[in-house]
Amino acid sequence: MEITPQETGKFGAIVTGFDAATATAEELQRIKDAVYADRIVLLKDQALDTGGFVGLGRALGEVETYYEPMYHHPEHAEVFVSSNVPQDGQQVGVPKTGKFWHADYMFMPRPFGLTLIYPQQVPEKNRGTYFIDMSEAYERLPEHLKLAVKDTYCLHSPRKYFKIRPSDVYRPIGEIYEEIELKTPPAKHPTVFEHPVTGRPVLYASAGLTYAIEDADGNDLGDLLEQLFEATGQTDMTFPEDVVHLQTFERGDLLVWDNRALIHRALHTTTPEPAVSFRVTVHDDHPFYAQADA
Ligand code: 7UC
Ligand code: FE
Repeated sequence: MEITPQETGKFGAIVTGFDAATATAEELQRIKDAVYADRIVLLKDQALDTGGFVGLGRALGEVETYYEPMYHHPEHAEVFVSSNVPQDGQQVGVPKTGKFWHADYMFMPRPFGLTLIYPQQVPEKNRGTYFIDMSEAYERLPEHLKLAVKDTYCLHSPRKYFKIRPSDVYRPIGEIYEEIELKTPPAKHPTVFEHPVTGRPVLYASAGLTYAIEDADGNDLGDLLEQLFEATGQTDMTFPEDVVHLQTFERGDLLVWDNRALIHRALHTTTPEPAVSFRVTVHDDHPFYAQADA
């Protein structure tokens, strides 16, 4: 197994000669180390069936099953399916997921450290996912914003991007809103936390899922959040290359990324091209962030 730096883009590492079926503990550890160091790892030439993909997730840590069953793979609930390709005339999973800046499970009390994506059907034109490194984004903040976010907390919710389910047809929208707030009440996380492996500060705020910022006493800090989105490149729809990394992939690639340090956004398809991708998410051996002393 060989790990080399990715030649294009801002970061990432390429792994060749990895076989999930025979991987040793030492190889799996090297992959995790590369994920923390390089933020995205591309495992090349993977030929896993769905069970094998879940198995790789289990080999890396504790697999988290998505809370909303509409996304589940019919045979493997641990697999989150993003697909716009009906199978035998039936929708499987959910189309057009993640087309907004976010980190996965940011709106939950305990997000996971690792996201694994295994593209099954790769579109011809609009392939790839955008990423922003939120440790680098924090370091780039002007001094007054670094000061302003100190000892603050952000509130996160999926409410803006909650997808209506087939079973929601004819339901009053107010009832659906209530259900969202009950199942996924606002999750509060420090605006900046220390990455448990790299030790680097992470600015944990995304334009898609973060809806408020408050001080330690719970006072709302108003438009500070909007300033953070702008300063970190999340409001610039030209996706400037100096800030936004476009990660492309081809069939056989399996991506593993650092879901603490990175926020991501699905690439907008301009044409309705078929795209199918499987996702497995994993809690690694570290707390998501070290709990600040009360
Ligand atoms: O449909 C979607 O874009 C799913 C999104 C709201 N959540 C993904 C996650 O893991 O946080
Ligand atoms: Fe996502």
